[in-house]
Amino acid sequence: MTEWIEKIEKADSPAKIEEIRVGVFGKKGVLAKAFSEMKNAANEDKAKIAKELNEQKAKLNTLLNEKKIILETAALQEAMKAEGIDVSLFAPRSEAGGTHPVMDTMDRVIEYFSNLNFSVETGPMVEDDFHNFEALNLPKYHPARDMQDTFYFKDEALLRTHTSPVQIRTMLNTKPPIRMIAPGSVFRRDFDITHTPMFHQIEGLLVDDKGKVSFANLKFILEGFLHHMFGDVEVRFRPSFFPFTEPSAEVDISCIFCKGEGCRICSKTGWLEVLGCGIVDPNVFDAVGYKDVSGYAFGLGIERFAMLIHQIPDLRSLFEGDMRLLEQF
Ligand code: 2NM
Repeated sequence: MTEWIEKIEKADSPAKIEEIRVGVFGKKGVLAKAFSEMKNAANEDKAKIAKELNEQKAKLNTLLNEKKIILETAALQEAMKAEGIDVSLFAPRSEAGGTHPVMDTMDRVIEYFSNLNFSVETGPMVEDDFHNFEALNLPKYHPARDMQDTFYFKDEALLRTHTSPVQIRTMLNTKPPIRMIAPGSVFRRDFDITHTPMFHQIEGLLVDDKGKVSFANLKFILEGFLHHMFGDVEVRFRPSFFPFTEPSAEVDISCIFCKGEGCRICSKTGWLEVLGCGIVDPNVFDAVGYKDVSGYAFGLGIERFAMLIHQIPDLRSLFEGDMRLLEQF
Protein backbone atom coordinates (compact mmCIF):
# COMPACT_ATOMS: atom_id res chain seq x y z
CA MET A 1 0.00 0.00 0.00
CA THR A 2 2.82 2.44 0.84
CA GLU A 3 4.05 1.73 -2.69
CA TRP A 4 0.78 3.21 -4.11
CA ILE A 5 0.85 6.17 -1.73
CA GLU A 6 4.35 6.96 -3.02
CA LYS A 7 3.17 6.65 -6.61
CA ILE A 8 0.40 9.18 -5.90
CA GLU A 9 2.88 11.57 -4.29
CA LYS A 10 5.19 11.32 -7.29
CA ALA A 11 2.44 11.72 -9.90
CA ASP A 12 3.06 14.84 -12.02
CA SER A 13 -0.05 15.09 -14.19
CA PRO A 14 -3.82 14.51 -13.97
CA ALA A 15 -3.37 11.74 -16.57
CA LYS A 16 -0.90 9.96 -14.30
CA ILE A 17 -3.45 10.12 -11.43
CA GLU A 18 -6.07 8.43 -13.66
CA GLU A 19 -3.53 5.74 -14.53
CA ILE A 20 -2.94 5.10 -10.82
CA ARG A 21 -6.68 5.11 -10.10
CA VAL A 22 -7.13 2.30 -12.66
CA GLY A 23 -4.20 0.41 -11.11
CA VAL A 24 -5.86 0.62 -7.67
CA PHE A 25 -9.62 0.60 -8.31
CA GLY A 26 -9.83 -1.00 -11.79
CA LYS A 27 -11.32 -4.47 -12.45
CA LYS A 28 -7.80 -5.91 -12.50
CA GLY A 29 -6.51 -3.45 -9.93
CA VAL A 30 -4.78 -4.23 -6.64
CA LEU A 31 -7.93 -3.79 -4.53
CA ALA A 32 -9.98 -6.15 -6.67
CA LYS A 33 -7.13 -8.64 -6.41
CA ALA A 34 -6.81 -8.25 -2.62
CA PHE A 35 -10.58 -8.68 -2.14
CA SER A 36 -10.63 -11.82 -4.29
CA GLU A 37 -7.67 -13.29 -2.33
CA MET A 38 -9.71 -12.87 0.86
CA LYS A 39 -11.49 -16.16 0.14
CA ASN A 40 -8.23 -17.99 0.88
CA ALA A 41 -7.97 -16.45 4.33
CA ALA A 42 -9.16 -18.18 7.47
CA ASN A 43 -12.81 -17.51 8.17
CA GLU A 44 -12.18 -15.82 11.53
CA ASP A 45 -9.73 -13.34 9.89
CA LYS A 46 -12.05 -12.34 7.02
CA ALA A 47 -13.93 -9.54 8.84
CA LYS A 48 -10.66 -7.91 9.98
CA ILE A 49 -9.09 -8.10 6.50
CA ALA A 50 -12.22 -6.68 4.87
CA LYS A 51 -12.26 -3.75 7.35
CA GLU A 52 -8.56 -2.98 6.69
CA LEU A 53 -9.02 -3.19 2.90
CA ASN A 54 -12.01 -0.81 3.05
CA GLU A 55 -10.02 1.66 5.12
CA GLN A 56 -7.17 1.57 2.63
CA LYS A 57 -9.59 1.91 -0.23
CA ALA A 58 -11.07 5.09 1.33
CA LYS A 59 -7.63 6.52 2.10
CA LEU A 60 -6.30 5.96 -1.45
CA ASN A 61 -9.46 7.45 -2.91
CA THR A 62 -9.02 10.63 -0.82
CA LEU A 63 -5.31 10.91 -1.70
CA LEU A 64 -6.06 10.46 -5.42
CA ASN A 65 -8.81 13.12 -5.39
CA GLU A 66 -6.68 15.62 -3.48
CA LYS A 67 -3.65 15.13 -5.68
CA LYS A 68 -5.80 15.37 -8.80
CA ILE A 69 -7.10 18.82 -7.76
CA ILE A 70 -3.56 20.03 -7.04
CA LEU A 71 -2.30 18.84 -10.43
CA GLU A 72 -5.30 20.21 -12.35
CA THR A 73 -4.88 23.63 -10.72
CA ALA A 74 -1.18 23.65 -11.63
CA ALA A 75 -1.99 22.63 -15.22
CA LEU A 76 -4.55 25.45 -15.48
CA GLN A 77 -2.00 28.00 -14.20
CA GLU A 78 0.48 26.79 -16.81
CA ALA A 79 -2.09 27.02 -19.59
CA MET A 80 -3.09 30.56 -18.58
CA LYS A 81 0.53 31.61 -18.59
CA ALA A 82 1.13 30.05 -22.00
CA GLU A 83 -2.09 31.30 -23.63
CA GLY A 84 -2.06 34.77 -22.06
CA ILE A 85 -2.05 37.86 -24.33
CA ASP A 86 1.43 39.07 -25.21
CA VAL A 87 0.90 42.82 -25.46
CA SER A 88 4.32 43.29 -27.01
CA LEU A 89 3.28 41.35 -30.14
CA PHE A 90 2.32 43.24 -33.32
CA ALA A 91 -1.42 43.12 -33.92
CA PRO A 92 -3.57 44.25 -36.85
CA ARG A 93 -4.65 47.87 -36.22
CA SER A 94 -8.39 48.38 -35.84
CA GLU A 95 -9.86 51.34 -37.74
CA ALA A 96 -11.56 53.85 -35.49
CA GLY A 97 -13.72 56.69 -36.69
CA GLY A 98 -12.58 60.25 -36.14
CA THR A 99 -13.75 63.81 -36.62
CA HIS A 100 -13.19 65.19 -40.11
CA PRO A 101 -10.90 68.26 -40.01
CA VAL A 102 -13.69 70.41 -41.50
CA MET A 103 -16.14 69.42 -38.75
CA ASP A 104 -13.46 69.73 -36.10
CA THR A 105 -12.78 73.30 -37.25
CA MET A 106 -16.51 74.05 -37.39
CA ASP A 107 -16.90 72.80 -33.81
CA ARG A 108 -14.16 75.18 -32.66
CA VAL A 109 -15.84 78.13 -34.32
CA ILE A 110 -19.21 77.19 -32.80
CA GLU A 111 -17.57 76.75 -29.39
CA TYR A 112 -16.35 80.37 -29.37
CA PHE A 113 -19.65 81.94 -30.37
CA SER A 114 -21.79 79.62 -28.22
CA ASN A 115 -19.83 80.81 -25.21
CA LEU A 116 -20.86 84.37 -26.14
CA ASN A 117 -24.54 83.32 -26.28
CA PHE A 118 -24.86 83.28 -30.07
CA SER A 119 -27.55 80.75 -31.08
CA VAL A 120 -26.76 78.21 -33.81
CA GLU A 121 -29.30 78.41 -36.66
CA THR A 122 -29.75 76.27 -39.77
CA GLY A 123 -31.87 76.46 -42.91
CA PRO A 124 -32.54 74.81 -46.29
CA MET A 125 -29.76 74.28 -48.83
CA VAL A 126 -32.20 74.61 -51.72
CA GLU A 127 -33.19 78.26 -51.65
CA ASP A 128 -34.97 80.87 -53.73
CA ASP A 129 -33.83 84.14 -55.28
CA PHE A 130 -35.37 86.27 -52.52
CA HIS A 131 -33.61 84.64 -49.54
CA ASN A 132 -30.28 84.04 -51.27
CA PHE A 133 -29.95 87.34 -53.22
CA GLU A 134 -32.79 89.86 -53.22
CA ALA A 135 -33.11 90.35 -49.45
CA LEU A 136 -29.32 90.62 -49.18
CA ASN A 137 -29.16 93.71 -51.36
CA LEU A 138 -27.66 91.78 -54.27
CA PRO A 139 -29.03 93.66 -57.25
CA LYS A 140 -30.33 91.89 -60.35
CA TYR A 141 -27.17 92.60 -62.38
CA HIS A 142 -24.75 91.44 -59.68
CA PRO A 143 -22.21 88.88 -61.01
CA ALA A 144 -22.85 86.54 -58.05
CA ARG A 145 -26.28 85.85 -59.54
CA ASP A 146 -24.74 84.68 -62.80
CA MET A 147 -25.25 81.12 -64.05
CA GLN A 148 -21.46 80.96 -63.95
CA ASP A 149 -21.41 81.07 -60.17
CA THR A 150 -24.74 79.66 -58.99
CA PHE A 151 -26.28 76.21 -59.40
CA TYR A 152 -29.85 76.79 -60.62
CA PHE A 153 -32.67 74.25 -60.81
CA LYS A 154 -35.55 75.01 -63.13
CA ASP A 155 -37.96 77.70 -61.97
CA GLU A 156 -36.88 79.75 -58.95
CA ALA A 157 -34.90 77.11 -57.03
CA LEU A 158 -31.14 77.31 -56.55
CA LEU A 159 -28.45 75.92 -54.24
CA ARG A 160 -27.57 78.54 -51.65
CA THR A 161 -24.26 80.24 -52.43
CA HIS A 162 -23.73 81.34 -48.80
CA THR A 163 -25.47 80.77 -45.46
CA SER A 164 -26.88 84.33 -45.39
CA PRO A 165 -30.41 83.13 -46.31
CA VAL A 166 -30.45 81.56 -42.82
CA GLN A 167 -29.94 85.06 -41.34
CA ILE A 168 -32.79 86.38 -43.52
CA ARG A 169 -35.11 83.55 -42.42
CA THR A 170 -34.17 84.04 -38.76
CA MET A 171 -34.88 87.78 -38.98
CA LEU A 172 -38.21 87.11 -40.71
CA ASN A 173 -39.17 84.65 -37.94
CA THR A 174 -37.95 86.45 -34.83
CA LYS A 175 -37.95 89.94 -33.37
CA PRO A 176 -34.67 91.71 -32.58
CA PRO A 177 -32.34 91.55 -30.70
CA ILE A 178 -30.60 88.70 -32.53
CA ARG A 179 -27.28 87.04 -31.84
CA MET A 180 -26.77 84.06 -34.14
CA ILE A 181 -24.38 82.04 -36.25
CA ALA A 182 -25.31 79.91 -39.27
CA PRO A 183 -22.95 77.01 -40.03
CA GLY A 184 -23.55 74.86 -43.10
CA SER A 185 -22.72 73.70 -46.62
CA VAL A 186 -22.90 76.12 -49.52
CA PHE A 187 -22.52 75.64 -53.27
CA ARG A 188 -20.73 77.52 -56.04
CA ARG A 189 -19.69 76.58 -59.58
CA ASP A 190 -15.98 76.63 -58.87
CA PHE A 191 -13.39 73.84 -58.85
CA ASP A 192 -9.61 74.24 -58.51
CA ILE A 193 -6.97 73.80 -55.79
CA THR A 194 -8.58 76.43 -53.55
CA HIS A 195 -12.27 75.91 -54.53
CA THR A 196 -14.68 72.97 -54.34
CA PRO A 197 -18.29 73.18 -55.63
CA MET A 198 -19.52 72.39 -52.11
CA PHE A 199 -17.86 73.91 -49.08
CA HIS A 200 -18.76 75.08 -45.58
CA GLN A 201 -19.34 78.51 -44.18
CA ILE A 202 -20.14 80.05 -40.88
CA GLU A 203 -21.77 83.42 -40.91
CA GLY A 204 -22.70 85.47 -37.88
CA LEU A 205 -25.24 88.19 -37.28
CA LEU A 206 -25.90 90.47 -34.34
CA VAL A 207 -28.83 92.90 -34.31
CA ASP A 208 -29.87 95.31 -31.56
CA ASP A 209 -31.47 98.74 -31.17
CA LYS A 210 -30.36 101.51 -33.53
CA GLY A 211 -27.07 103.06 -32.36
CA LYS A 212 -26.21 100.15 -30.07
CA VAL A 213 -24.00 98.19 -32.47
CA SER A 214 -20.70 99.62 -33.64
CA PHE A 215 -17.79 98.60 -35.83
CA ALA A 216 -15.72 98.65 -32.63
CA ASN A 217 -18.00 95.92 -31.18
CA LEU A 218 -17.43 93.89 -34.36
CA LYS A 219 -13.66 94.33 -34.22
CA PHE A 220 -13.58 93.28 -30.56
CA ILE A 221 -15.52 90.07 -31.08
CA LEU A 222 -13.60 89.05 -34.22
CA GLU A 223 -10.21 89.70 -32.62
CA GLY A 224 -11.21 87.44 -29.73
CA PHE A 225 -12.44 84.85 -32.19
CA LEU A 226 -9.24 84.85 -34.28
CA HIS A 227 -7.11 84.49 -31.15
CA HIS A 228 -9.31 81.53 -30.12
CA MET A 229 -8.70 79.89 -33.53
CA PHE A 230 -5.07 80.80 -34.27
CA GLY A 231 -3.52 81.76 -30.92
CA ASP A 232 -1.20 84.75 -30.67
CA VAL A 233 -1.61 86.48 -34.08
CA GLU A 234 -1.84 90.08 -35.29
CA VAL A 235 -5.28 91.04 -36.66
CA ARG A 236 -5.74 93.62 -39.41
CA PHE A 237 -8.96 95.12 -40.88
CA ARG A 238 -8.92 96.33 -44.50
CA PRO A 239 -11.76 98.30 -46.10
CA SER A 240 -13.65 96.18 -48.61
CA PHE A 241 -17.04 95.82 -50.25
CA PHE A 242 -20.01 93.46 -49.80
CA PRO A 243 -23.50 94.21 -51.09
CA PHE A 244 -25.07 93.35 -47.70
CA THR A 245 -22.78 95.43 -45.43
CA GLU A 246 -21.69 99.08 -45.33
CA PRO A 247 -19.02 99.77 -44.32
CA SER A 248 -17.36 96.40 -45.04
CA ALA A 249 -13.97 94.98 -44.22
CA GLU A 250 -11.79 92.02 -44.94
CA VAL A 251 -9.84 90.67 -41.98
CA ASP A 252 -6.27 89.40 -42.14
CA ILE A 253 -4.13 87.63 -39.56
CA SER A 254 -0.33 87.75 -39.51
CA CYS A 255 0.92 84.68 -41.40
CA ILE A 256 0.94 81.71 -39.00
CA PHE A 257 3.64 79.98 -41.08
CA CYS A 258 6.29 82.72 -41.29
CA LYS A 259 5.07 84.89 -38.37
CA GLY A 260 4.64 87.82 -40.78
CA GLU A 261 8.10 87.55 -42.38
CA GLY A 262 6.68 86.72 -45.83
CA CYS A 263 6.55 83.20 -47.33
CA ARG A 264 4.99 81.17 -50.14
CA ILE A 265 1.70 80.61 -48.26
CA CYS A 266 1.09 84.35 -47.65
CA SER A 267 2.52 85.31 -51.08
CA LYS A 268 5.32 87.21 -49.34
CA THR A 269 2.82 89.66 -47.80
CA GLY A 270 3.11 88.41 -44.20
CA TRP A 271 -0.74 88.37 -43.99
CA LEU A 272 -3.48 85.78 -44.53
CA GLU A 273 -7.03 86.82 -45.40
CA VAL A 274 -9.44 84.86 -43.19
CA LEU A 275 -12.85 86.52 -43.11
CA GLY A 276 -15.22 89.22 -44.30
CA CYS A 277 -17.45 91.44 -42.18
CA GLY A 278 -19.27 94.70 -41.89
CA ILE A 279 -22.16 96.76 -40.57
CA VAL A 280 -25.41 95.37 -41.97
CA ASP A 281 -26.72 97.51 -44.87
CA PRO A 282 -30.08 99.22 -44.06
CA ASN A 283 -31.51 97.69 -47.27
CA VAL A 284 -31.18 94.23 -45.65
CA PHE A 285 -33.18 95.36 -42.59
CA ASP A 286 -35.79 96.93 -44.90
CA ALA A 287 -36.16 93.61 -46.75
CA VAL A 288 -37.04 91.78 -43.52
CA GLY A 289 -39.16 94.63 -42.07
CA TYR A 290 -36.77 95.52 -39.20
CA LYS A 291 -37.04 99.18 -38.09
CA ASP A 292 -34.72 101.26 -35.87
CA VAL A 293 -32.06 98.58 -35.52
CA SER A 294 -28.33 98.33 -36.14
CA GLY A 295 -26.21 95.24 -36.60
CA TYR A 296 -23.01 93.65 -37.70
CA ALA A 297 -22.36 90.50 -39.71
CA PHE A 298 -19.42 88.38 -40.74
CA GLY A 299 -18.67 85.28 -42.77
CA LEU A 300 -15.88 82.79 -43.22
CA GLY A 301 -15.04 79.60 -45.09
CA ILE A 302 -14.41 76.61 -42.84
CA GLU A 303 -12.18 74.76 -45.31
CA ARG A 304 -9.79 77.71 -45.51
CA PHE A 305 -9.51 77.74 -41.70
CA ALA A 306 -9.01 73.96 -41.63
CA MET A 307 -6.28 74.18 -44.29
CA LEU A 308 -4.43 76.88 -42.36
CA ILE A 309 -4.79 75.17 -38.97
CA HIS A 310 -3.77 71.72 -40.27
CA GLN A 311 -1.43 72.92 -43.07
CA ILE A 312 -3.28 71.09 -45.87
CA PRO A 313 -2.02 72.40 -49.25
CA ASP A 314 -4.85 71.22 -51.55
CA LEU A 315 -8.44 71.90 -50.51
CA ARG A 316 -9.78 69.08 -52.68
CA SER A 317 -8.04 66.46 -50.53
CA LEU A 318 -10.51 67.26 -47.73
CA PHE A 319 -13.32 65.72 -49.81
CA GLU A 320 -11.66 62.63 -51.26
CA GLY A 321 -12.29 60.44 -48.19
CA ASP A 322 -8.74 59.07 -48.43
CA MET A 323 -7.94 57.33 -45.13
CA ARG A 324 -4.25 58.22 -45.47
CA LEU A 325 -5.20 61.88 -45.09
CA LEU A 326 -8.04 61.46 -42.60
CA GLU A 327 -5.99 59.20 -40.28
CA GLN A 328 -3.67 62.11 -39.58
CA PHE A 329 -6.26 64.03 -37.58
C1 2NM B 1 -19.83 87.96 -45.10
C2 2NM B 1 -19.22 89.20 -45.02
C3 2NM B 1 -19.97 90.29 -44.56
C4 2NM B 1 -23.27 88.70 -43.90
C5 2NM B 1 -24.28 89.62 -43.92
C6 2NM B 1 -25.40 88.98 -43.50
C7 2NM B 1 -26.76 89.51 -43.35
F1 2NM B 1 -27.66 88.55 -43.58
F2 2NM B 1 -26.93 89.91 -42.13
F3 2NM B 1 -26.95 90.50 -44.18
N1 2NM B 1 -25.07 87.73 -43.24
N2 2NM B 1 -23.75 87.55 -43.49
C8 2NM B 1 -21.86 88.87 -44.27
C9 2NM B 1 -21.29 90.12 -44.17
C10 2NM B 1 -21.14 87.80 -44.73
O1 2NM B 1 -19.19 86.84 -45.55
C11 2NM B 1 -17.90 86.96 -46.06
